[in-house]
Amino acid sequence: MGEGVEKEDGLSESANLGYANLYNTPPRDPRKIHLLDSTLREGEQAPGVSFSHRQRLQIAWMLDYFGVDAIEISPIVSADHQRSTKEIIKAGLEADIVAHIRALKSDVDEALKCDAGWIAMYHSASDIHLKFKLRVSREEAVRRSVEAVEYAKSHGLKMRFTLEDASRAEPEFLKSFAKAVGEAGATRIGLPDTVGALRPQGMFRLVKMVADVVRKPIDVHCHNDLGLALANSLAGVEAGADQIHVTVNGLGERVGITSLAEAAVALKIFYGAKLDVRLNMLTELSQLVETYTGVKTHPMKPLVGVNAYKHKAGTHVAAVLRARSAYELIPPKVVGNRRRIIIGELSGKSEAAFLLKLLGLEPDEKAAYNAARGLKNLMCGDLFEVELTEEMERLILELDEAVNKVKP
Ligand code: HCA
Ligand code: CU
Repeated sequence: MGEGVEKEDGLSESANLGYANLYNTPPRDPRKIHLLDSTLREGEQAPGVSFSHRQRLQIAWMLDYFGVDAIEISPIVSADHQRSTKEIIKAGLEADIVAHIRALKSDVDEALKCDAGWIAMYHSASDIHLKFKLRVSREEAVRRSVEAVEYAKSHGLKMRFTLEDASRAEPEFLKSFAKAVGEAGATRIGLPDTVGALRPQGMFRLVKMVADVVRKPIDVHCHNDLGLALANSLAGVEAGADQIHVTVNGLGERVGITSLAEAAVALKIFYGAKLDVRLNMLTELSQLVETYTGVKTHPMKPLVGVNAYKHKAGTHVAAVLRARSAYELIPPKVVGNRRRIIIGELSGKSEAAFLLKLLGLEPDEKAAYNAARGLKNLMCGDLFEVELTEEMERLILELDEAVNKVKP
């Protein structure tokens, strides 16, 4: 992205955190935090997900236009993945294209065949992985990793070295492993919480501990096994990490990792992080990936789910139309989503008046009151929902003032 060119998201003016920011204590000097999107690598490891070559190219192009800093893809999975990696690199996107490989010279060669400038090498660091997955000693793990890093460095590659299962590795060994690959030439150190074993405070301590011994920028990669991926990623940032791994819709092995939409918005509103992104593409990106994967986005998915801006209780609907920040942290259009309301048992007079208006009637306060009562007596639950246009919002507001006699 062009240096210093802020993409318009309108978020800084529109997020209303009120006094919550007093508790959040945002940093005085916002840092640049990078977003690495791994939809094409970790995302393809999600059950049922497999992109075609053309889909990979389109997703990469959209992620780049959105403004992620890096896009990760694995060239070693298949010949088709190798072709996609090569073509995405050739496309000349602004984002760094990171080829994800094992800590093996032969994998480095595969990355070189794709003309990669950036690679991410991974090797397990926990005893459980070393013993049962790889059947190697700690010494052998470090030896072969250092060898692979030196080999990649001799080819001029920039690289992250990921200490897989870092959160469950023995701390002294983890530190010495990180130091060894750092000294051998790794550009960044990746600290994944591979099975979601950490809580935020734990991730904070892990990042601090490694940052104290290795003077390299740190990536955090948090799995969502307990629903803590975003919280842990933010804790990692607070401890000094400057890159978060995300995927569109949080796709990934098992229940996935941190979702792009949540991370991008959280980094902006909590830290004022310098992210040069088009937030209003988030819902479209989510829908595109939903279509390509067939993995349905849960309606309750924050920011991009169909319920993210759906208001139901009568008091909420009336309040949100008078001042949207009453029940919305940020407006739907900032993330490309839509505001919706539910008409039914929980509706108040203003929505009842709206319903009457839709039926061609001129509602007064009494009619609206009766209609709202009628909806409750029907015990119908949710009757139907409406995606609001600005015109409809204005109309409901007018009706609200008429039937609720709002005094300024
Ligand atoms: C994997 C494991 C990984 C690696 C993360 C990273 C993890 O599937 O290869 O390279 O940053 O969660 O540990 O996804
Ligand atoms: Cu992972």
